Amino acid sequence: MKTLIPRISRKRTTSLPTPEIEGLLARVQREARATSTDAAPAAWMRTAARACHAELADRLHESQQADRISGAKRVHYLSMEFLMGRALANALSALELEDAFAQAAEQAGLRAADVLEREPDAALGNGGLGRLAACFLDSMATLGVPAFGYGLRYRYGMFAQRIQDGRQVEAPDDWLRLGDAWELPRPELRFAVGFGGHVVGDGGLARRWVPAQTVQAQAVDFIVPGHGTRRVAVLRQWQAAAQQPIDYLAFSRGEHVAAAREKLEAESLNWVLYPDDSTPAGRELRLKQEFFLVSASLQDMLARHLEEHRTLDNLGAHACVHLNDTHPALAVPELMRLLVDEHGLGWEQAWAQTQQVVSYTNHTLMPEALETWPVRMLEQLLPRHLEIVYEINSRFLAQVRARFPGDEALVRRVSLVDEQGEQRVRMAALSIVASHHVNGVSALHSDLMVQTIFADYARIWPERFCNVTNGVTPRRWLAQANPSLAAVLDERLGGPGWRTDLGRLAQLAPLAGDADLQAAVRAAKRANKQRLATLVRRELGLVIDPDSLFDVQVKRIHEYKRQLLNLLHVVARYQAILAQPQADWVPRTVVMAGKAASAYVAAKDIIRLAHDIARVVNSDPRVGERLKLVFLPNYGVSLAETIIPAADLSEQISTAGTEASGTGNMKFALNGALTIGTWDGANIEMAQAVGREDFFIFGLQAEQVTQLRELGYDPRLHYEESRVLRRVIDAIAQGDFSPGEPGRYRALVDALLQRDSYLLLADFHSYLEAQAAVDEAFRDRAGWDAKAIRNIAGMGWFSSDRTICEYARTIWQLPT
Ligand code: HBZ
Repeated sequence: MKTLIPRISRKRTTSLPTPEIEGLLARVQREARATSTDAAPAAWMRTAARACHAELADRLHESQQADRISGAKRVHYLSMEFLMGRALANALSALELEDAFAQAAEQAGLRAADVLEREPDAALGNGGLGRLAACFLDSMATLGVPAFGYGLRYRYGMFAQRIQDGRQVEAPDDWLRLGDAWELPRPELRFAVGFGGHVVGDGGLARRWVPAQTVQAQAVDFIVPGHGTRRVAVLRQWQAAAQQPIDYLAFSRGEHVAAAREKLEAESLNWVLYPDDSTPAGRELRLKQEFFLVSASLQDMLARHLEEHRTLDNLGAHACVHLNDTHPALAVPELMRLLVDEHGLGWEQAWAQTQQVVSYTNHTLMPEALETWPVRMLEQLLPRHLEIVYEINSRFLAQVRARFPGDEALVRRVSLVDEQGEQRVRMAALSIVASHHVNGVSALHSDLMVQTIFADYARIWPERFCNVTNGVTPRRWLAQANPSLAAVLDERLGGPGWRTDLGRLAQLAPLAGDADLQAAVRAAKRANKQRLATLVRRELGLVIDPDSLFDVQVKRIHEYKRQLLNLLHVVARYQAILAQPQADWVPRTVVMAGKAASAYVAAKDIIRLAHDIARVVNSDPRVGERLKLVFLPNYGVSLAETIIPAADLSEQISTAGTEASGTGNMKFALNGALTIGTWDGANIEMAQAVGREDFFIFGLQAEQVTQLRELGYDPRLHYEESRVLRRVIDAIAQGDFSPGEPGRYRALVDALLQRDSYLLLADFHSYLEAQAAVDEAFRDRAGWDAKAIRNIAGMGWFSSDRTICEYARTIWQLPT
């Protein structure tokens, strides 16, 4: 009989023996064969997932055993969000089973891509912050950093975006509807988390919290495979369960809803991810979620530490707790409570350990995005933690007064409690005071962080602040998302080593002029553009030309990210084409995608405007193939994996000083797109790595933005001075794109002309000039390809492997 098990073609770097691989595949085939053809891809997906999972579970056991034996220092990465996306392709790639799997699927009459597409995205995050956490887990596993990601097992993740009549409509993301083959339940890991109640004690520093309600936190592990290694990391997600799921007294009275109250209330904790990027959600449920994450994770960490070391005196030498923004900042008072109240450490000793353990990453400079919680709410929900915050604050402020006598204004500014209006606890202040390191996520952001929002703290502890520029994992964002380009790199860079040593991309720079390499890179891009064009046709029924310039902006919809500036350019181009149809236009397809927070009216208006403009432009016969605008619904990790490799041009056009780093910018350049961008976030370091000649930089710089705002910015002057701008804004304002409702964009236009908080009009002309330079560059195909190659070559440094090495060395101080 002909064997169904194909040989592995790619060189293997792990020690997984062939019989095991064959065993895995045989299992997939056996189980999937029993299924009808219709359901076959989904059955293959689940069975392959289970087979990979079994292998990963062995590796998890090995990794954890090794760390226990060596008493390794562990990283505990606390994050309310992990935006993992799909897992199967990544697992197959880590297990080096991609080719074998594809061939096996083919022999069964299936396409591997169809099988992989059946897996729902694990979208337990909003955007960059959550995706960064996912890239970090990939890098920590790959580098063998002993790491736990700690998060919540949301029942519903980031909402699914539907578009109805051009408007965003949110639908629940029921990502677990088919069950999840990747989850490893850990019934033995269960901790009690309290809420409410009161505190008892004799006035000493150690007291006892008597919660009014207790919820069980149950661990469910997700194994994150390392690449080129048997090491794995673990993402431990907490599931809430009632201690008493049924109130039998109420039940016997026939009060069924009342009988289930505790169960419902407990389970509401991991019911749904808050879908508000950038704006903190001030609701009590969110505070409960944050505390639930923190308390369960720290209890788990302390239990492990005690098992291994029998004492907490040396906690700081063996554990790091990293706060992914301030969402897990309650880790500070909770760790203090556990150490002092539950484990009997003295306050000073506990504080010393806490400070040795905790570090914090800030992801935003926007003051309105900094998290604060009303003292009143904390008093109700976490009375002991509020006491601890007060104690930390009083000791901290005493230090400040001693060092800066008489400066009560400083004391007020740095206090953990904001006393203006309703008293609120400042979570960033709490995080900074407890942390040994506080980092920003790009060079500019980290500089601005210490010059603006955290200037006072940086004066007190200058040594505490540092920068670690973000990075992205080349496994998912190049090897898996762009197999065509990956194959070119394998050939040109002497094998697959770049996947774990991205610096090797630099070897491409001297070859940028090589005609064969250019042709290969161009062919890969063309194939990816064709794939995207097929998707656009399937999703929207719109035909786009894969030879046009694909100009892409995909990210959360937010005013500071300036999707509206992009739209102003589209309208300007549309009008220019109508005015000069005979001119030699470079055909463009502008692609946009992204979700708006459900209550964010301006962002939703921008989505609607994009659809209105698209309808008019795409159906105007005078425009033809010269310009198309496409808005792809339901942006997420998987869609990004198709869109990004197909881009010629990457739009990174935030107002300078507003985008902390950006990570999409890195993914695009890594895939050979050129960037049109502002001097903001990581764009700056990218331009420096690539060379400014190969970057389209425009607009005001951060200092100029500040100056302009201080001087008093009047957007109307720009409107009045520029005929082009006037015609664009007038067209939107008078309903050219919404003829049935001319006033539809009144609010958007008024905001632009009266405030223009993100300086779109100030940057408009500079943006148009940069866009013209893009057209010119694209006409010279060889020149463009050389630029694309130099962009790829410059991205080696932006691997999350490099980022994690920096965290490990400078912040977590792991042994090298
Ligand atoms: O974090 C993003 C930054 O905007 C981006 O510049 C940076 O590259 C990225 C990684 O460092 N921030 C977010 O994505 N923030 C959130 O998603 C968010 C979610 C919930 C919140 C607040 C912010 O309550």
